[in-house]
Amino acid sequence: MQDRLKELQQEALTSVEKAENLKELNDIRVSYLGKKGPITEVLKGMGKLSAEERPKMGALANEVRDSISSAIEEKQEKLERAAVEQKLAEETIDVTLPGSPVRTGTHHALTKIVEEIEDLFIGMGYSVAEGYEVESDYYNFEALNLPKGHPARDMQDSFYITEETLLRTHTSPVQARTMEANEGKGPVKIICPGKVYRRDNDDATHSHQFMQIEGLVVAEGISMADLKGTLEVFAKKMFGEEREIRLRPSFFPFTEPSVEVDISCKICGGKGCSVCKGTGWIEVLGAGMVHPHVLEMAGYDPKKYTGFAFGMGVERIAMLKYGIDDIRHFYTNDIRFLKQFSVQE
Ligand code: FA5
Repeated sequence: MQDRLKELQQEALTSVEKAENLKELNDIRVSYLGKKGPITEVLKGMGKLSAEERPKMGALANEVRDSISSAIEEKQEKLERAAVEQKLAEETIDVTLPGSPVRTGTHHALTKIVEEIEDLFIGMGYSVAEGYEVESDYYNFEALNLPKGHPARDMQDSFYITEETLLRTHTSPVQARTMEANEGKGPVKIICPGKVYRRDNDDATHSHQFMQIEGLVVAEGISMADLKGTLEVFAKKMFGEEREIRLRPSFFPFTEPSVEVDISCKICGGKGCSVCKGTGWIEVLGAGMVHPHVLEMAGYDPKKYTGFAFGMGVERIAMLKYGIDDIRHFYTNDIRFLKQFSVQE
C-alpha cells in the first residue's frame, strides 16, 4: 500500500509538472484528489492493516495528498501569472504611435458671415429678430406696399404654396411683423438674418435659395444720414477701413426714397477690374427710408416716426469678402471648399 501511494504521488506530481493549462490542472485535481480518485481507492484497503500500521499509513496518505495539493496550487499560480503576462503582452499599447485624427465639422462660410454681421450690429445696439420662411402673401408683399397685381412683384419671382402662402422672397416681412407687434409704440432696432427663395435661374451670382440680412430702425427723427452712417460703419468693419460706400437712387415699393448701395471694389481698390466690371464699385444691398404707408399699415404714425431699412444678400457679401467667384460653391458641399472656414480660423 505504501508503494502504491508513493507511486501515485510520483505520477500525480509528474502530471502536475506537465500540465499546460488550468483546465488540465483541474482535471488532475479531480482525478487524484477526488472522492473517486485512486488515493481514496487505496485507502479503502486500510481496514485490512494492523492497528500499528494504520496510523502510519494514514499519515502517509495525508502527506501524499498534501504534497499533490500544494503542487497543484503552486502550478495554478504559475499558470495564472503566465496567462496574465500573455494577455498584457498581447494588449500592449504603444503610446508613442501617432493617433488617428478625429474629423470635426466646421462652420459654414455663410454661418460665419451671418455671425460676424450679427455681432457687428449687436455692437451698435441692434437685436436679432427671426421670421418665417413660409410666409403669407400679406406680410411678404401687401404689408410692404405691394398689393396684389402690383408690377413690382415681378422683381421677386416667387414660389407659391397656396394662393395666400409662399416661400418668402426677402427678409422684409420681418419688418412688417416686428412693427405690427410693437403696435406703433416705441423705437425698433433689429436685424433679421434668414433664408429666402426666388424663381431665379441659378448662375455664378444667382441662386434660387439664398440668405439675406434685413435691418430696420424706426424712431423719432431717423434720417437718411443715419442710414448712410450705419452702412458706412458696416462697409468699413466688414471689408476694411479704406472702403467707401455710394448710394444710387433706386426703387422699392416699401421705401421712399430708395437706394442701391455700392461698396468700393476691394480687389482693385476702386480703379476698375473684372470683378467690379470696370466700375470700381460693387452693389451689395438695397435700402431706403421706410415708406410712410408701410409705417401706417403697421400701426405707426408716420408724422411722428421715421425709419430706415436695408436688405443685403449674405452670399454676395461672403463672395466679396473671401474672393469667391461662384455662389454655387455655398450649396454644392465640396468638402475642400467648406473646410477652409474652420471654427479655429
Ligand atoms: C430686396 O430683397 C429688398 N427686400 C431689400 C431691401 C430691404 C430694400 C429693405 C430696401 C429696404 P433685392 O431684390 O435687391 O432687394 O435683394 C437684396 C439683395 O439680395 C441683393 O442686393 C443681392 O445681394 C441679393 N440677391 C437678390 N437676388 C439674389 C439671388 N437670386 N441670389 C443671390 N443673391 C440675391
